[in-house]
Amino acid sequence: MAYENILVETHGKVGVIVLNRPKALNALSKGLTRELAQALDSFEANDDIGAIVLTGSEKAFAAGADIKEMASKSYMDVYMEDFITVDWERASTCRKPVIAAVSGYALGGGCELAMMCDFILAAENAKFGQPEITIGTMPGAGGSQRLTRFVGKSKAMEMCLTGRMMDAAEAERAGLVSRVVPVDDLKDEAIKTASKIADLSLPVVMMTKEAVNRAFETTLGEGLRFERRLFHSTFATEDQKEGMAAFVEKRQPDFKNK
Ligand code: CO8
Repeated sequence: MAYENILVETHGKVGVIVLNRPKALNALSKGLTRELAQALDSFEANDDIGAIVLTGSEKAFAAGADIKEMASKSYMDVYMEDFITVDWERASTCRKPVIAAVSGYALGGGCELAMMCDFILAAENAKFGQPEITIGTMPGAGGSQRLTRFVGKSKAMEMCLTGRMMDAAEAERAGLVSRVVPVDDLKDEAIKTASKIADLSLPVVMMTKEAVNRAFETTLGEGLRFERRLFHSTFATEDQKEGMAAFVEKRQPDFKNK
């Protein structure tokens, strides 16, 4: 498929989506989010893909929703078209793992998009922020909710109320990103990490992702019960048999469902 706002690559079993509107610092226009959703649909449906990397340019992962596109919309426009539609949330509904590889700005909707992914690898120059309040609006795609869960109320509140940006080191300390790597290594490191996941049993990877995500949705007791049932169900897979047999036989596992 020919895309105008993104580039799509495959590296072995890893699908890579590069946001590519350099003149607008990858602002998340309607066209870009449509294509992003289509690319995620296509990787999700592709049995040869086991994990996905979402990245941008060195200067910007994404500088937010497209302000020029939004500026003149009325309340009726955004309400009736349900602005922040399914396209925006597609990254959070993907069942295969999605890693955000963030270099440069991840602001507003860009920060929200990164947080919709399963985890964030940051380059040393990454900057995260929810600056919507400085342009007279507020986070609308999860910033006030996901950021608060990641970094706690005090930091999230300060960021949402002032628009202050957090650099990569602070983001790592606060638990927003899993790791910080040099700018030049970011894409390779993300692909390497995604390849490692893609070499594992896909159904078990998907169950594990479901279990971790459930921690954000439910009580500890229910979450533990959910996890226990999924753990039990891994014993119905041939990959669990192969993984444990390989350990006992001191060899590498050869998972069938990857
Ligand atoms: N939308 C549209 N265009 C943008 C955006 C954006 N968010 N960000 C940057 N651009 C454009 C600039 O207008 C400029 O274009 P031009 O050359 O035609 O004037 C070009 O990108 C380069 O930008 P700058 O010249 O400003 O580059 P600087 O290096 O000087 O500054 C910054 C970089 C600090 C990132 C600056 O561009 C900036 O502050 N951008 C806006 C950040 C922002 O406020 N983001 C939040 C947007 S609101 C939002 O995301 C709401 C999400 C809610 C969910 C929405 C669901 C649909």
